[in-house]
Amino acid sequence: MHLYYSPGACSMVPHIILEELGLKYEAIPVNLKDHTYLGGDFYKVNPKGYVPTLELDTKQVLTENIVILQYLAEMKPEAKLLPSSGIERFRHLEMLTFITTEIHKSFGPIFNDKVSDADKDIYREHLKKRFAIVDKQLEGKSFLMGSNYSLPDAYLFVMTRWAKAKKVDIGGYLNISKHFEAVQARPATQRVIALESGKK
Ligand SMILES: N[C@@H](CCC(=O)N[C@@H](CS)C(=O)NCC(=O)O)C(=O)O
Repeated sequence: MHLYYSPGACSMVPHIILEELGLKYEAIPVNLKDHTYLGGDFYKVNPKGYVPTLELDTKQVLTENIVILQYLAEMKPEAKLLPSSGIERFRHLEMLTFITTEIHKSFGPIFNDKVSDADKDIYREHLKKRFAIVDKQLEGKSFLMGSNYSLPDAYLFVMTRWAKAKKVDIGGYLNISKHFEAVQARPATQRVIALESGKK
């Protein structure tokens, strides 16, 4: 399998999950400014032009973060990163959808150089409200869905990283701070941080 990624981008989520699962893969960096990678035109790999993109051993290409995450979790169900059935599975998907649509996508304007600082502040305030919901969800729990680490935890970790880098004021959300430290300390997360920062 090949994971097309950009350092620190949302592709860090499946990258962490690949490491958590101990699956065999090659990580291929993509330049998102000109949509190229070592092999050439990235649009030929994924016509949408974005990461994460997962190329399977069959050469089929999967896109959309939460679909890639489900695909990976199902390659190793024994790791229990996503329940196999029942309401608990839908609770996990509900949380993944909340993070991808309500949090991830709201960062867009904050990363956009053409958006004014005043407008970015509107999105920071909006994001703060969304993170408040997640902070409440974490109350009394080690991880988002309970006592076990699962797919949404890796996604929240990357979003918290972005919030810290882009000055979204989430410092008062102590459950998120604790969660961030716990996920950051996991060996799989540490390996990905090192790999994506070019230290390995
Ligand atoms: N809907 C996609 C969005 C992925 C996405 O926003 N990727 C960003 C990086 S975090 C990207 O590659 N942007 C470059 C581009 O769109 O050209 C998903 O959920 O996977």
